[in-house]
Amino acid sequence: MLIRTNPWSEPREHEVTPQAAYLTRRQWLRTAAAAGAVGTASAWLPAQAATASAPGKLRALPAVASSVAGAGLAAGDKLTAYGDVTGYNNFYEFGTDKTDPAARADRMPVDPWRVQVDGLVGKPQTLSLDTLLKLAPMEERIYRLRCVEGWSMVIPWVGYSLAKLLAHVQPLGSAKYVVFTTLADKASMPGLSMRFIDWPYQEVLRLDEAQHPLTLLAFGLYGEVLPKQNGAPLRLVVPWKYGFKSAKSLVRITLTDKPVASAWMKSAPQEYGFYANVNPGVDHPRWSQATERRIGDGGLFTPKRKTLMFNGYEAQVGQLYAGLDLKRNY
Ligand SMILES: Nc1nc2c(c(=O)[nH]1)N[C@H]1C(S)=C(S)[C@@H](COP(=O)(O)O)O[C@H]1N2
Ligand SMILES: [Mo]
Repeated sequence: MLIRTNPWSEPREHEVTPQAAYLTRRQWLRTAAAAGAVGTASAWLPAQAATASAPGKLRALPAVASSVAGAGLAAGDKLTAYGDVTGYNNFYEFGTDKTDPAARADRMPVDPWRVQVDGLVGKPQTLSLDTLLKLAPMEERIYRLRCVEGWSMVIPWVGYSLAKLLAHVQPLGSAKYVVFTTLADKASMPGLSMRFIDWPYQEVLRLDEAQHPLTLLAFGLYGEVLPKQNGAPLRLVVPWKYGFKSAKSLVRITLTDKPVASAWMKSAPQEYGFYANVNPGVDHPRWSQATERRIGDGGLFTPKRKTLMFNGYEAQVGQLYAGLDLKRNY
């Protein structure tokens, strides 16, 4: 006999307030209270056609060695449809709805593009996108992406290990952390008027996490250059951490000796810690992290999947956290 989980016994999707909506509302209340006035009207641009609604529209990337061992599809995984990968996004610089990035990101200027790499490195430098594209051979890496909001996808990225770029700039012995700063362009990013994030969006990794071979500097997906809504022209992908660590549209990478608070840690420190490792045993204060909804799996009646420790990459990354209390270091 088939016993289905009663879908009404779990919070339905619209009842789990996404992080941004919750924070926007909280920020709005704060602002309104302080000003004694109603919050700002939205300055959104009119919705525009998605940059890429089907594969084959964007420039192909030079392909592409096979996935690294252990980082491909697991049993039961299949690639998330291109339309979902490029149409259901979090990129708050363009708004908080999942369809905002695809509708609005096409005005983001990505050419020319440079990335400044500085701080505690022997060879600080600013690299053009062209130089970055040629720095190491491109590989296809099929990774699960688990958003802290409780949904997931399987995405075939194209890029190379961030370790390659880090080696190129020669980290000093004193370097312990890597800070990632992303584009904040007022002219094209209407979301910057929302103050729940202290823009620019920044993320931080320990240097050994950043140097782990799974940590990807991604330039493409599905064999093509990244659509803007996915973080063109280059982004971070850290597959064992919640999606918000995978910062999009990188403009600066800085090595430091002290941990810097990420944008989400500053925004909601009791909810988002430094590590943000995917962990089914450590719930978000406002919802369970034990299960996830795989985008494309079906509708409301499809059972959720069990979330895997380190998003299924425990064998590769578990030793990075040996001896660390993962409940305190969330
Ligand atoms: N600059 C920037 N990077 C970002 C975000 C963002 O809002 N701004 N959102 C993060 C979150 S919450 C997730 S889940 C992933 C989503 O990546 P995708 O849209 O390519 O699936 O991007 C992350 N990187
Ligand atoms: Mo996310």
